[in-house]
Amino acid sequence: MRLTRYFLPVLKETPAEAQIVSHRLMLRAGMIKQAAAGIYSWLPLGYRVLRNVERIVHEEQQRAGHIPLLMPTLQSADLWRESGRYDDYGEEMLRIKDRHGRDMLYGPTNEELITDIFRANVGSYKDLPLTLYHIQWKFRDEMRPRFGVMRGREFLMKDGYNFDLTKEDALHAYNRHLVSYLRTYERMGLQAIPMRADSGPIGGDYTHEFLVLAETGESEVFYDSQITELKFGNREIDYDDVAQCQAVLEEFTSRYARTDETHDEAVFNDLPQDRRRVARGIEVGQIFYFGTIYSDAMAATVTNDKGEKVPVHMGSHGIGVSRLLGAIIEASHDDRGIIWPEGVTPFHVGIVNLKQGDAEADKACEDLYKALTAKGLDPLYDDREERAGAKFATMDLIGLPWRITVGPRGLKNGVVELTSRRTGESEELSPELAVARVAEIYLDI
Ligand code: 5CA
Repeated sequence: MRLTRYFLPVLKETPAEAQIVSHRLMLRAGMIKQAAAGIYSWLPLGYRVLRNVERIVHEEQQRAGHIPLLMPTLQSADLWRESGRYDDYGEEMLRIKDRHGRDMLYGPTNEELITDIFRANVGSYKDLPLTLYHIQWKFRDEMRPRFGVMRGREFLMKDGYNFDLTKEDALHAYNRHLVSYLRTYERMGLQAIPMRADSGPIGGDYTHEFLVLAETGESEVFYDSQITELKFGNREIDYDDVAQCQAVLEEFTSRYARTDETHDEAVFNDLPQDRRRVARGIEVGQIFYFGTIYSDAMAATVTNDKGEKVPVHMGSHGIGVSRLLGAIIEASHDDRGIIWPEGVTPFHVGIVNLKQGDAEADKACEDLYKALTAKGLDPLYDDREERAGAKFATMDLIGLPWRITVGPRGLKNGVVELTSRRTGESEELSPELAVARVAEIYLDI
């Protein structure tokens, strides 16, 4: 993409309404624009990152054997009356009447709709296990939408639902989700710690929230510092292997890590003093096993191998896709702007032409652009007639992890400069080597 042909409305001023750094940077970098309280338009740069986050979520869900579909945002109230949640959900639910006076709602979550799809189509234990998921907009009329996309009213969520014959099978699905989430967040450059939590309006006894530690997080968390040393990394996982998934769950949940809702001071105080941590975290996902709550209420049954009709065991598993952008920025920025992890960056590399209009510099940039594109990379070429300082400031603000700087002086010696946004370290090398280096960085990502 050439910057002169792109739509990147960066702001010079720091917007007064934004209280936390990720919100400020998303506005300043021209990623989002508020449309109404807690409702945002995703401008091209923000939309690119959102799509990348979504892509990683899709890839990891499908790696775990979960099947994508797409349910609507608007739902009929009838299903929610069946489950008993139409009244329970309260003011957070946006209720709508259609022209025939029928009660509709903008879905805050999809347990009812998916259970309805399931019961209409699945009747035998032979069709289980089954996990269906989608990535779709949700609406919750939050009392205090704030912090930009972090607590929106309209927000993008991945929500997945498992259907299993027995509790044991459903707990394997729970573990599978936990494992796939660890991988998902790490691919986005995040450490998200599974913590024991409260199930709230979803119901059920088994639930973990995934929290990214950040001062601006809305949840208070208590944990054993040893947990932050755990890395999932590039492990080979067989998602059908019950013991393997269980072992990962145990590894990542056996140390103390809880939100304030489940915090137990006495247990916490048993930890050695120097390992006790009290901090704040951003909840980027939550998994639940809730048994047969919905299948009982909505008569979602299958026939087992004895020919008996039994309710299916279910769980639901959410990832805050749009919230993740805020969480990633909270975890990865400096005073000049965002620092995107390679996994989600909107463009792989920026090209800064220090002397636009100089025939040699222009040609070198064009050549680099073509060579990078030919390698399957997406460069952003700053081809504006602007001072070098302004170009660097824009690149730093929008946070591309790598920058290639091209100027007449370097070109005389046959070199360009490759700079890491994270470390600020630069290296002079030939344009060909710079392309090869960037391609290599993204090879495994
Ligand atoms: N049905 C279940 C799981 S599919 C569910 O709704 N879970 S949830 O309520 O925990 O939401 C899942 C994730 O969505 C949360 O972990 C959080 O990351 C994100 N989320 C929830 N509310 C908001 C909000 N108002 N703005 C942005 N993201 C949100």
